[in-house]
Order: sequence, then structure tokens, then C-alpha cells
Amino acid sequence: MYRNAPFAWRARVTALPGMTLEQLIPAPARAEAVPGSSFVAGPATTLWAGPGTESTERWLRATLGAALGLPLTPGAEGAGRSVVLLVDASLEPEAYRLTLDEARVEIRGGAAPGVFWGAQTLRQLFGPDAFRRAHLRPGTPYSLPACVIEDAPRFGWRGMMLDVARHFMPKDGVLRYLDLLAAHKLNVFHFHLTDDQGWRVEIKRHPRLTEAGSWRARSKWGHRNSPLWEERPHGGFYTQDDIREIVAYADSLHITVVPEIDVPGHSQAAISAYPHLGSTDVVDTRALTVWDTWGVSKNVLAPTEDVLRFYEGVFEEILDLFPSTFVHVGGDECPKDQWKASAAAQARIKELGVEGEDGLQSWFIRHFDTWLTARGRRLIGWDEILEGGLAEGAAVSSWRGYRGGIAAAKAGHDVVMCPEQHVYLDHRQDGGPDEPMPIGFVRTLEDVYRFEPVPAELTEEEATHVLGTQANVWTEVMENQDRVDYQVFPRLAAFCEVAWRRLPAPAERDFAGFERRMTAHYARLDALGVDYRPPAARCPGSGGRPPKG
Ligand code: TNX
Repeated sequence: MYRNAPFAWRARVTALPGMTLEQLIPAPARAEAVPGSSFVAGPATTLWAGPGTESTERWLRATLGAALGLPLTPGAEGAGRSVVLLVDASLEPEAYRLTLDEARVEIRGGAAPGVFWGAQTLRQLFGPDAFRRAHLRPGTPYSLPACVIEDAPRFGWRGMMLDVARHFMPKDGVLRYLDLLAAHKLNVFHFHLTDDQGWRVEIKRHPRLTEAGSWRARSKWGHRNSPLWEERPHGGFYTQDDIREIVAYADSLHITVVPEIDVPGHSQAAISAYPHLGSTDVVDTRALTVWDTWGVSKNVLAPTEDVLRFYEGVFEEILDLFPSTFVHVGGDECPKDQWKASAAAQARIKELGVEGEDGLQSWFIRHFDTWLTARGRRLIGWDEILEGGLAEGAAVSSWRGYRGGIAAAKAGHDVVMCPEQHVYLDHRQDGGPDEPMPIGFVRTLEDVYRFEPVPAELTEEEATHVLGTQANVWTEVMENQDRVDYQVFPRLAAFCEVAWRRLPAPAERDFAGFERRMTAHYARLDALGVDYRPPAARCPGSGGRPPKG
């Protein structure tokens, strides 16, 4: 209380300065200070929202209004001291122009998303207070620099994938992550909902998927060769109403949720719930449980008509819940051991006339490709799905390096670049011994900042197939939200610049400048309550690493 008193006193005298233009993340394409007095926002500031800008109007009141104590009462378009939101069709849908002078703040977006990204920039200009949930300094006016900002994203797909199968994240945590994505101008949330270790979405016609498939008895603690176990049950799932809430909330933030149901591999949780889904002539699938360790399970779906019908039922419900054009079908890491050993699978290979077990895998994917296309959706899968040839319109998440993405783009397929060597945020961010569960490649903040989504091998025409990029958050060693925060931040801030901005070639990028801007961004993340990995300077005596424990 006492320690806050000087702030309260100061607040009555002058407006608190917001951030400067040099502190924005992602940095906008163009930001210019203009001569003139700053805009001072206070209780008298009004908000006028033109047609098509309602989502941003609601968001501004709920978020900025609550954090800064600004009622943002509805005003007239031409009123003084007002914030004005407009759709301006001469701009690209996600582009915006933010003009700030003494009299008003005007955000023009090409369409509703552009207005919303402009509002995200405005929030950063207010300073860290704007990222809190409650207003701490009643009556404080905030002063914003007179400026013009013109901005537009480089890519239309700026995503983060979250694996909620290995470790479940309760609904509130997911909603919080959507807020965090929006604050970084990311617009795709790839929701990895099923895996060997858990099935996380309620499917009404197959209730055992969640009744039996959403809990495991124990979990491997650490990486797959660790001798340690967490000896307690782990699980959870989203009801269909939870999913509707998540999708609706994402939509209000101009984020598309792309659901992933992984087939035909990574399916042990489903098989443990419905044993007929597996190769029953090879293993006693009735004895299977939800997998409790990491790696790639050999228990994969059997290539039967029955299995196809079962999953068509799953996807029918998924399509009802998720309006996104793209539906992710996984398709990665499907060991063929059981299909090799199964007389039924071998008979199927002959019957279908496909090339061995690999042919079965592509038969599986092609089936859902056709099925989704017939319903007006587009299939996307991990780059293994390329191996059997794809229908026109199908897209690839390139995770095993750039190779799959390059091949896909050259074959005319759309690609989302997410190579594990660059943007797998489960991998450690420092080479020192203190990283909690140090797995994978070392990928520092700087490495992520220097990641280039479009490889030089692509011609200009081929590069148009790169829809964008996403960072993938696999949660084998992230048992709760704090651990997810630690792995994701600050690297997601570097990633969002890569996804949003047209940066110079990797070696020429101004990482020092980015780090300077990060100083302001850490204050925002603090206000948001993000448990990021602290920068080296904050951990004196640790050799630049955060303390243990
Ligand atoms: C590979 S990326 C996987 C995931 C793991 C991840 C760990 C992909 C399609 N498959 O199942 O969680 O590596 O980094």
C-alpha cells in the first residue's frame, strides 16, 4: 500500500507515459512519430465502432477498459478525445493503419481482423498496465505518442500448435493461451487433441474415447529413457460445450482453431477404449491401456472398413464443432510392424492393390482427404502424408525439416513450415545443465529470431504455397501450464516477429534490437502473469542461466 503511494500522487499530476514506437512486438512495417501533442486517454475517452468492428469494440472494453479504468463509453464518430474503429476495404483484410493525434486514435483495418490487430498494437502503446486484468491506478490518464503506424502481416497462417494429449491443459488454460496468441498477432491455434497418451475431445457416438481414453494410470517423468515415473493418474478432456466455448472465444480474437485427430498412428488411447480399432489378429488389444510412456507406440489403427466408419463418425462430430477450412489428420510416425505381422492387413493390401504397408498408410490418408473434400473442408497432415501422393487441395505441416515442405510446394500443395530443428518449443532453449528436462536441439531465442519460413530452394511461384508458419508445443515434459509458459516464452515473441514481419535474411536480422524491444515485452509478459524463461541478465551468478528448482 505504502509503496504504491508515490504512484497515486504522481498520477494526479501527469499522465503516465505509454510505450514508445520502438518497443512494439512484433515491430510494425512502418511506424512514424508525427509532430504534435500526444493523445491522452482517460475516463472521458469515448469509443466509436464502425460497422464490422464489433469484435474489437467488445475486446477493447473488456480488456483495455478493465485494465486501464477506461469506460470507453460509446461516442460519436467525429467526437473529440475518442477512439475510432473503421473498416477500410482499400486495405488488405489483416492490414491496419493506426493514426494517433491529440484529438483521436483511429484504427482502420482492411476487415475485422485488421482492426483487431491494430487494437493489439494500441494496447502495447499504453504500456504494461494495459496487460493487467484489473485497474491499479484509478483516475490515471495515459499518454500515447502522436504517430502513424501502417502494418500488415507477411503470412496468413501464423500459428502455434499445442499438444494437450501428452499433458492435458484445462479449458481455462487454453482460453488464456488464446489471449496470449492474440497479443502476439498469431491467428491459428492447432489443437493436437489425440495421441497414444490420451484422447481429449468428447465424441458423443463413441463415449468410451473419453470415458476410458482420457486417463492414464501414470506418466513417464522426463524423457523416454528416464527411469522415473509420476505414479498418479493423469487425464482430462473437453466436453463438446467446452470445445464450442474455445472455438467461439478464439473466433472473437480472430484466431482459427484447427483440430487434429491423429490417424492411423498415435492411436493407442483410442484402441485401448475400443479394442476392435487395432490389429486384433496380432495383439490382444483388449489388454491395452492408455500409453504411459513417450515415443511412438506400435499400436496403430487396423486398415479395415470398420475403422474408417468409426473415424468418419468422429470426424462428423469434429466438423460440427470446428468450422475451420483445414482439418488436421496427423499421419505422422505410423510404425508398420503390426500391419506386416497381420494376415488381415496383408489381405487388405492385396484387395486394395496398394504398394505394401506404405500403400496402406496413404490409402488411409487419401480416404479422409476425399471424405473431407466432399464436405467442403481441406485436409492437412504432417509431412509423412506426402509419401503416398495427395489429392489436390491437401496441405502439409512440414516438421521433419524443410524437405517435406519443399517437396509439397514444388508439387503444388500448400505448406505450413514448422521444422523441428527451428520451432519445436519443447526443445531446450539453452545448452547449460540447468534447463528443466533438457531435451532435443538447443534452440535459443536468437535461433528462433533467425528462423526463415521460406527456404531459398523455392521459386517465387512455389513460395506462394507457403501459407505460413507455426511453432509446435509438444508436452511430454511439460506437465502443467507453468512448464508450458517456460518453454513457450520468450521464444514465441521471437516467433511472432518471424511470422508477422518481412525480416531481412537470417544472418542480417537485428537481434540486438529485438532484445532491446524485449525489455518492454518482458514487462508486458509480467503483467500477463506469464512464467517465461528469464533472460540471462536476470539470473546473476548462474552463468546466465535461471536458477535450479
Ligand atoms: C515428433 S512432430 C512428433 C511428436 C513428438 C515430438 C517431440 C510430430 C508430427 N511427431 O509426436 O511429441 O516429435 O518433439
